[in-house]
Amino acid sequence: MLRKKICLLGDFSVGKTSLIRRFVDDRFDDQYLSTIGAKVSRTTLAFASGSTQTSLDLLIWDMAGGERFDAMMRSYYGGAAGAILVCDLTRPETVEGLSSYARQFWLVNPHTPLLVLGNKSDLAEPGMLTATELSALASNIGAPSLLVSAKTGANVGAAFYLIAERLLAAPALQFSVAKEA
Ligand code: G3D
Ligand code: MG
Repeated sequence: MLRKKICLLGDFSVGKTSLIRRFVDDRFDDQYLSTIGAKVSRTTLAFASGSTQTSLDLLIWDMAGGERFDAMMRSYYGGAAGAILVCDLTRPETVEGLSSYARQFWLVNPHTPLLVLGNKSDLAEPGMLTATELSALASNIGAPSLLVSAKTGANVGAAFYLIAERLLAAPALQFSVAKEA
């Protein structure tokens, strides 16, 4: 079976852990406590195209509590096939860091697929980021974007399947080593 690692990136408290819990365990836990260190969740996604079935073993890395330690974060990136960049729609400042997360991630895993998620779409607060604003930012990074809610589950499945499809479509990195004659 095909196995791919992805990383969830984004500032503290944007909802990375909640999105993973919603997708992998199908629940939202208001009591979730932030922990220190990385957490890896695993889930299997099934794809059908015509009569062909493909399954993808997705390893989802969560930056559990390590958001502020740049040096530590870089070690999480290794071997990832793509990343989900998460911001909190109610805190527009959490969007500002996304392009630098993307840049850092691409330094380690060049040109791998990215997806931008604006989380907490269940909330209605003045000054919230709109879908249009989010997609403008995402297109600067060259990534699609979606509004999601870990709380209601809205678009959460769609988001993980979207990045998974992009991982499957991405050509494997070609390492060509010049042969000595
Ligand atoms: P992080 O892993 O990115 O740091 P968490 O973020 O998943 O720990 O979530 C941070 C806080 O945002 C949590 O609240 C969590 O319940 C809340 N949250 C996450 N996703 C959503 C969402 O879609 N909607 C709403 N309304 N809240 C969300 P606390 O209060 O525990 O800090
Ligand atoms: Mg977390």
